[in-house]
Amino acid sequence: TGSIEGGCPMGHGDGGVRALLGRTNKDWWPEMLATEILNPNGPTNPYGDDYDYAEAFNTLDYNALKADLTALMTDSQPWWPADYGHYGPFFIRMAWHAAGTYRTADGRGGANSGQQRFAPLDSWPDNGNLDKARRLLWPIKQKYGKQISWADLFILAGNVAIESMGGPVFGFGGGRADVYEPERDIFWGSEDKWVNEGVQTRISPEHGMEVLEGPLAAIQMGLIYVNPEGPGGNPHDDAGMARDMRETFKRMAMNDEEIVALTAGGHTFGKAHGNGDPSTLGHAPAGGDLVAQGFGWVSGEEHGGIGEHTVTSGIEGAWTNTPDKWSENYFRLLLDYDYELVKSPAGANQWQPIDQKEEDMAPAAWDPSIKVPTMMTTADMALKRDPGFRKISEKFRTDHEAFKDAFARAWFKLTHRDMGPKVRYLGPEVPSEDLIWQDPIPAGKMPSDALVAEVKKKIADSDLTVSQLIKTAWASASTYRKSDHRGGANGARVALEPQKNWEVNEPAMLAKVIDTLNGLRGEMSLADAIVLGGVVALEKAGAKNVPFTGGRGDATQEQTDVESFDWMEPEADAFRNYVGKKKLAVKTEEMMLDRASLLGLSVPEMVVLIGGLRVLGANHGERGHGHFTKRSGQLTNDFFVNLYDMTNVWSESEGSNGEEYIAKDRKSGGETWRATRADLIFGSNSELRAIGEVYAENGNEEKFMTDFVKAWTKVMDADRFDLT
Ligand code: HEB
Repeated sequence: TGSIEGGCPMGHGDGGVRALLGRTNKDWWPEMLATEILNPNGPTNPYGDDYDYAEAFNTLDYNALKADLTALMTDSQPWWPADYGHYGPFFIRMAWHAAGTYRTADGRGGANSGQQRFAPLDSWPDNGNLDKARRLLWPIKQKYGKQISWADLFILAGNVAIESMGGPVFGFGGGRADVYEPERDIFWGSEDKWVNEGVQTRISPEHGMEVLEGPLAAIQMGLIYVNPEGPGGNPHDDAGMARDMRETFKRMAMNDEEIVALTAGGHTFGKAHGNGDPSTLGHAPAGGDLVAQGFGWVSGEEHGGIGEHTVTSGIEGAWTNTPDKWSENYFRLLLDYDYELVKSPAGANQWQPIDQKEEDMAPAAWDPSIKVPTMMTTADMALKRDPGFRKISEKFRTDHEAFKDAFARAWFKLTHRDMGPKVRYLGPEVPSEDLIWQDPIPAGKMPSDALVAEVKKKIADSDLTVSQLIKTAWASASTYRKSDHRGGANGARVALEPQKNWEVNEPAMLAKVIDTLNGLRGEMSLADAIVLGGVVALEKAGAKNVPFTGGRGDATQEQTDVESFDWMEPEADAFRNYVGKKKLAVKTEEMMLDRASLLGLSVPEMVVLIGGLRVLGANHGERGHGHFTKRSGQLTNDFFVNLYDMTNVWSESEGSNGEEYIAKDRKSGGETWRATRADLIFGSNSELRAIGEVYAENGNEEKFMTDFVKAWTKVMDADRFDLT
């Protein structure tokens, strides 16, 4: 898979199927200490289950912390001296790279769990030297301890950096609880080389690769977004540069104006580092020496590769003449000068103003008495060369207030995008304004017991079937993803665009159920009525004591960002035995695992839910696959009992491309059942089978039912951050 020739490295285009997780830490660093073998022995979070981060955060002296961070900005350390005597730009880059891994397609990545501390992110080429930025923060993390997470500290340090250099900020919300191990459920790509080791560009129209694969939001392995030197390092491909920027930022729901505001605002500060020989740099942190103590990219040069000699991206120089202050200089220099292509001392392509006036030059980072030319990366040049970006750049140049506002808002969105509903934000600087990307939901009202009983009875007496009620409740709640806390039953967005028209939701059936519920629910919110419908269905199916917690609100269409919800449309949902028309890059059963992971389910919870949903008739459309029961609509363990019955023998249905299977009676040869991959995997995979067997055991019918109700309720309530 070394090169693009001979097929796409990720296997798309040629119809191949890739592994769900692509390349993982174990592939990159086989020698890394496998601490995860201890994970079955207990949780990795040393604070334990009783620790409530929000509670600890609320005891924090927030202003004292901000004052300490402000002081840190100009407290230069000899082991990593501050450029211009100010660490601000460095911390902004750290915060932006912490947040910038977020992708809207699966909500994974982002700043919300402090992943920059762990591989692979700590060792991505694009995160070069950010290990030093994090280490500079350690005395503050140590001082405030459990009151502030690393994850919050990264973003707050970015905010304080902007403020301390006179830049605009919109606010800060805390509440990002740390985790203590790498998140192993994220697909970062399949390539076996980093961006700096070979040209494996993920968008390459000449090879039929027009858009990024799956959830990916970076152009090459190890980049946050795009290659600063140009597509595949080519500084002359203007159209390709702008295309790559649009495509990657779009994956984070950022539009043209946000791209321009963020990049220009960010590059108003600081410099790029490439004043040395990159070939002398040592391993990234994950493969580093014991004595380096977590530092990577240690320079082999005599002067230690710090300060003046730092090599990070390999590009060298500041964007503006005032790199430690907020200013209007970025657009002025970008638009007023013509630029020529030059090479940095480290050999990188970059653009330099032609005939630059001395007063427009930047101070050297290590000695303000020396003047050096400013520079632009090829990515910056796109803000001038691409006609769409240029219009915005010119507008921002003449309307500085508009630029300030756009930058502050886009920065707030960038750094808070993965935190979920605003009720999760903590601290005194949470902006009161509701923002559309926060998926606002009006506060709900707790329905009285009498109202619940009344609506329950009406639903039970209506012509809505168990199958319809279950499918609708599932459609509503199962959009939840723990990755960025979006989706879920609260808000009843299943009744709005675009969800009400998603094929997986069976629009005609859904519309009928919602219509009927709207006619029955009285004062109760639709969101509550949908979940209550599920309760009614489960009770009809034989379950007892199904819990119901009301109080959800109903969102309006105006409060719903259709485009960003479009990204959440499931291409497959094994829980409804649904596979869309689009050819999937990974196997159906891997899509199942992925969804279960986003829903926050354990393996037994996934197993029991699938077994129950099948016999309840939750399948998409009229599909009978996996409906291994003669007692349709009853909550029984029949799915497992019949799947493990050796009187059946399974074979692939011809022409189904591995998506459909038929069971025949061994003796008579008559067809007994039909199934999908998402059914048969519970017999073929030994771990899933081991759990399924428990549910098929005599005497466990009751346990099956109890466990199903528990897992179901967990999904229904997954987004109830409004409850304390
Ligand atoms: Fe940036 C830096 C690129 C966006 C902020 N950046 C930088 C560099 C580069 C880049 C290459 C250099 C590094 C070194 O050190 O060497 N960016 C880039 C790109 C992009 C970006 C390509 C896309 C387009 N940024 C951005 C954003 C932000 C930023 C969005 C925010 C907002 N950066 C930044 C800063 C800096 C940088 C602040 C500086 C740092 C220091 O100074 O240290």
